[in-house]
Amino acid sequence: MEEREKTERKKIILSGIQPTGVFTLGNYIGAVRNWGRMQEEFQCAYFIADLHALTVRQEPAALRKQTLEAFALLLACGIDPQKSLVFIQSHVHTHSELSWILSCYTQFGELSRMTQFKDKSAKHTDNVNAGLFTYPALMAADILLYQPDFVPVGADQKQHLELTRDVAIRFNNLYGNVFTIPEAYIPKTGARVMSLQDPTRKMSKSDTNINAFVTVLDEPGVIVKKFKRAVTDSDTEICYREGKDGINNLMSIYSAVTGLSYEQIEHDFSGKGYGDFKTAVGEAVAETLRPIRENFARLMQDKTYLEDMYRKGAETASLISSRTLAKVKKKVGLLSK
Ligand code: ATP
Ligand code: LTN
Repeated sequence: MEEREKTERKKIILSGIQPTGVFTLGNYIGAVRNWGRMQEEFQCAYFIADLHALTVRQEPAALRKQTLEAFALLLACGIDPQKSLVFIQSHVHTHSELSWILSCYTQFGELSRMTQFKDKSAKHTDNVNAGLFTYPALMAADILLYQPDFVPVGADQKQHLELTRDVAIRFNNLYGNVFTIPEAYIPKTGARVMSLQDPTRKMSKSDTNINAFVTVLDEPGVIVKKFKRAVTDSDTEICYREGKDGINNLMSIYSAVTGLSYEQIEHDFSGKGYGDFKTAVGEAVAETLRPIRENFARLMQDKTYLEDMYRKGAETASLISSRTLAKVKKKVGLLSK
């Protein structure tokens, strides 16, 4: 019995991140930090979503550089290629292939309701391309190829996850049990870290205002400065309350990096000013991110190691995902060669 328990299959986890810039504190607390923590208990797969990055115009040389850096950042944030499958999306052709098939099982109306599409098409009015619209079909392919049980993401990706589930259920109803129906795994604190300059919008690595976000590679002095400049309100009390978006955001960040509850934070800072609180948050964040910056600098010295890791990752990912793709092709009626 004990032996059987040991060999029982570990639950599968999968998630991805776009190489659209250095990871922000939001990406870290909302997603990547949890990915590292899940490696012992689960069988994990993480990848750099470079094909998704093409939905917004990129400078080719910069995208190549950012993709390698994003891969190194994943490792620097604690993803261990000995424990998890780590790869780059465009190296594994099954993603694009399944994406096409799934886009034929995804409705125009469903895609039109995606808030990320609405936001990004409003932001890039000169380039509202078909890829931006069908983005969720590629994301569904990324996920369903690996039959994961859970997909750890920040709150902004919940809608895409729901669409993935709907498409998978629809497909299974037509053809039998082809896909595992994945569940979103969204952290309790830090699932939506907000911009430091406009706390009603999410912190985003592609924001044009660099004071709006903290990256995991920012120097401690820069981090503290960005927090000191964070937009708050004209009140003076440090407490979590509706309407105090700026302070709520800082409290949520502080709680996520120190583990303190909101009550404890309110107690510790009662009678103190916003200035003191902002400095404390900045210093705590800087301390949390320090090891990542150091690991990243070391990893970038060894390009051969990085290349070796992403090549091995692509090989394994191709092998695993090909099995699902072959099944899908057969089910939908494509003639095998
Ligand atoms: P972009 O600005 O290019 O859209 P992004 O910063 O939104 O990028 P993604 O690559 O889209 O980052 O997301 C990677 C992961 O980080 C996803 O799981 C996403 O939900 C999470 N994430 C992104 N922004 C935040 C945030 N502000 N707070 C918490 N989690 C976030
Ligand atoms: N769309 C996600 C990135 C992403 C992803 C995925 C996340 C692409 N494919 C598959 C989880 C699973 C984003 O913008 N954050």
